[in-house]
Amino acid sequence: MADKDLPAVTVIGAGSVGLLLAGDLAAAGARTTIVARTRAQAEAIGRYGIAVREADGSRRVSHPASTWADETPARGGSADWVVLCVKQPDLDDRICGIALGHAGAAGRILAVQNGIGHEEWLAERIERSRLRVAVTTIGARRTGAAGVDRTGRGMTSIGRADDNGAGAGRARQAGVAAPDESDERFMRLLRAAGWSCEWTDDLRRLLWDKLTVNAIINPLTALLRVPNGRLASSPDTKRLMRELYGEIERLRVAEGVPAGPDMWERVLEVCRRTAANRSSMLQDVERGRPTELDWITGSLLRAAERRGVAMPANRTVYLLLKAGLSTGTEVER
Ligand code: KPL
Repeated sequence: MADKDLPAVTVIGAGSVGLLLAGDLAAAGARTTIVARTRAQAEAIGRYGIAVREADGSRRVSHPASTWADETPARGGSADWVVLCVKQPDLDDRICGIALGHAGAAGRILAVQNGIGHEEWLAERIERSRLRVAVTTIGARRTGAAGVDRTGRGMTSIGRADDNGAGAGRARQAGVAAPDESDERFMRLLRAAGWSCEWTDDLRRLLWDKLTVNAIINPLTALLRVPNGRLASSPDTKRLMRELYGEIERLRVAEGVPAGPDMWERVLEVCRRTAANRSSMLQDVERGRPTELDWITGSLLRAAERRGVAMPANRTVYLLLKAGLSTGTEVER
């Protein structure tokens, strides 16, 4: 039974993170709706519920309401929170319209994307006071239309879209970076649903940290067709990682978000911790789906061009992947 005292949440996007979040929120008793891309997936979720499988093999099924993108209210929704779990390539005006259609008049919109730039794009379309951005290291792998494996607990950090690092100090002084009651309620719900989460007023650094990890692991695993762990376990691939990292480190200095002293070690640690995982970009390549390359390496290259920083290794990896993707190279399994 859904609990009326908990915030009502709509999750947009029924990929791995969206399914896991909607499944966990519904299991925690929140009024939860998930918006799938297709009618077929929405019907599968409606019929079978979302099955979440844990690392120990146990399985739990919960039953959020489900709908699909073309069946969305134009306005007048009642969600307290709408969580955008679509990938950057799918974040467009139509998705914004769907989010606003589901949100109540003061409903918050929370963006959960990899890369950078989406927070600024969204802030041009949604009032900043309602917009929140999350950086998550949760691990999930979709196993079917309504099934998902939890592959890592991770941390989800939430902050305001306008808290872009440079302004963080000022925002803190002015007291605007703190979470309000609605933010606190939502984070309590997330914790009750088993998600570790925290408020951050250093969103820009976290976005860059996640981007650093993704810009090294995702393109290399997609190019070499290997699981994450293989990158750090071979001296040759590790050297390649280090080349990409050195360039990103220099770009981060030019951007005013320098990498912390432990950043390189953290990239290696993610490889080890997720050793058996196939990165999301490799999975996209294997399934012939659009990848986030332009929003991950592409966004780095655009920033590098603006700052006049050379990134030959990242550029070569980008071009090689683009060429492979456009020729639809057969994938080894
Ligand atoms: O976030 C990831 C992804 O696959 O997109 C990593 C951290 C590389 C884990 O697979």
